[in-house]
Amino acid sequence: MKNWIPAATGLVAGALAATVFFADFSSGPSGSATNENANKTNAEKVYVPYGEHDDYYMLSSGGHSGQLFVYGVPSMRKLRTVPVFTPDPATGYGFDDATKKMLGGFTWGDFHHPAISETDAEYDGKFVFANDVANNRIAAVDLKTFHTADIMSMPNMGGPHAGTFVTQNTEYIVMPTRFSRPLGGDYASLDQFEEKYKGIVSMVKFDQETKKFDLGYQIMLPPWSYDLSDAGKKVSGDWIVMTTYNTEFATTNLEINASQNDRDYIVLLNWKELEKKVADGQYEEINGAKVIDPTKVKGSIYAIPVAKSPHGVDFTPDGTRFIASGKLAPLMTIFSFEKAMEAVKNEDFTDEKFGIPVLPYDKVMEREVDPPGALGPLHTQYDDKGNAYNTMFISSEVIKWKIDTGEIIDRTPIHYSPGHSSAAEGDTASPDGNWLVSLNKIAKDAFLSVGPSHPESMELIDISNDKMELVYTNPVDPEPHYAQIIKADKIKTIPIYEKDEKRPNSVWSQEDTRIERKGNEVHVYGIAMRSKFIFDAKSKRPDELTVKQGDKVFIHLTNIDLDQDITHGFGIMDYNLNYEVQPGQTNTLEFTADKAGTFPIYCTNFCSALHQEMSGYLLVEPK
Ligand code: K7E
Ligand code: CUA
Repeated sequence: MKNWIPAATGLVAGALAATVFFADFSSGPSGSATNENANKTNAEKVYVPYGEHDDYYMLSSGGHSGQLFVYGVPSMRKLRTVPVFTPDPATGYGFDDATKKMLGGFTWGDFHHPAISETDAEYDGKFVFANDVANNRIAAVDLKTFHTADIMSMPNMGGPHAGTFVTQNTEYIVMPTRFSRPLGGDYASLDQFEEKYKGIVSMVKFDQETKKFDLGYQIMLPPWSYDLSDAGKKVSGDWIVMTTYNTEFATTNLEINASQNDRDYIVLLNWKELEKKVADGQYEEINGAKVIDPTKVKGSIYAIPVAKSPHGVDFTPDGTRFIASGKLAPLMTIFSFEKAMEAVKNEDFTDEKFGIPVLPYDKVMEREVDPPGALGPLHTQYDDKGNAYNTMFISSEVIKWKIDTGEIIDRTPIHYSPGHSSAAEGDTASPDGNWLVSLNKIAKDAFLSVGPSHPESMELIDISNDKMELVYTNPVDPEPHYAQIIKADKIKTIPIYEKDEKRPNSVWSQEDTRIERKGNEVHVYGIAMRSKFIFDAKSKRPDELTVKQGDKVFIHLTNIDLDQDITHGFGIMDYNLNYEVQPGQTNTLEFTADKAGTFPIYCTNFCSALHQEMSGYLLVEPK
């Protein structure tokens, strides 16, 4: 019973902490001598001794929490929650001026697919991009600081679920819409669905120097729903693919009405050609976006029939094929990129939909893989040996199969109902082929109960041998839609923010601290340091801040402790305000002192033995 939980072995690993000699405890799978995991028990495989670090970062979406979760692999220990689309009192994200502005008033987001920036189809570890399905936003997290650097709202979209993914040199971050919707979100009756509603793909640019997004162009597509997408690699590097469902144009009860057709489509498009067409002026300006309409601008966009209601589609690491997962048809369908290009070249089209030529299924499809009894394939990942791994949502398993032949190599049960899985370096041109993490929707009986709603879970699978081995399972917060796993040494964080005397509003010495009044605005140029706040060093009480009721207060706070991991917080009682300054950072908190009274201020982030003494008072004189 439950032999997939390495319960007993956990204790063994603890006892082994001090030794490096594991051979006596070996019960791991037999494998090649070069596989460093070959002679380890499951517990030893996930055990990372104190002082050593995990080999990989896993950057996981936080679903409708709107956050990014960071784990170490193989330990599966959670390292950090990085707030992206949602305010976070623990870090003051969404409280200080800069992040408040970035969030634009939204208090929730729905983050599905993280995409790490790429160079030559390899993760480069510089940024990770995020989609907000709920509010049409895209975000970039700077992996030097694990801070959200920019957020942009996309016009004309209906929930960019099918993104984000990046082209192989991060030329674009792609965001295809989920819901078709009238452009700009304008009113149009659902009776006018086919004529007034549109699908949109946003092609977003990101400047890595200024760390700012810009909308390159948008592609107008038929009023279908778009589910998931991928960018080509190498030979297919100029192309992107996406799956569609509801080609039935159902406007109600989609569960039944959007599942009628035997085939939906894969949309295949050439982003480089479309970019040229935009540069040639072949677009319409709609709500500030340059939009290409395939009923007017021909070429570069094609459709391929695919088994009904597909979910994921993924290019193989070499870019020569793309694999669609059937969701309602229990099939993985392999398409040949070369054959698709041949059909395009020969104008071998069977039909046209909304100005988009349809390629012949039989000629572009290479193979259908239909493992007996498997149900609900959703997504595909890869290893370094030519194998694909598919998550089966309904039959709750991962299936390993050979891309060249379609041969099923192994199947392992999952607990339970996996959505995506994520392989180490799995979306690059060279996956590592050692770890796969299954991202599961349902935990049921796996952990101590925390009520009717159980946690989601992740399961770590050793894929370095022919037979997959389930090594570890851990509960996680909702909801791990997707994750990418990147080699730890590709991410280079900075230890502190560099001291910058020219930074606006920063103060670096006690003599320069001051409180300035301009009309009803009060600007505090203050310092946070172990273990005090200094708002005005020349004052009788340097940590007192007195303002008048109704004043607009700006607290510009610089942390002058240029020391690793010494972060100070700044909470104001009864004012519902808290923000932080990391070492060397300057942040501004803006608020209106609308409540008269006496309000303690204190450092909320434990920073020294006298952290408790790091406090002051906000005094608001009544009108
Ligand atoms: Cu399959 Cu939003 Cu990637 Cu979840 S999606 S499973
Ligand atoms: Cu500063 Cu606690």
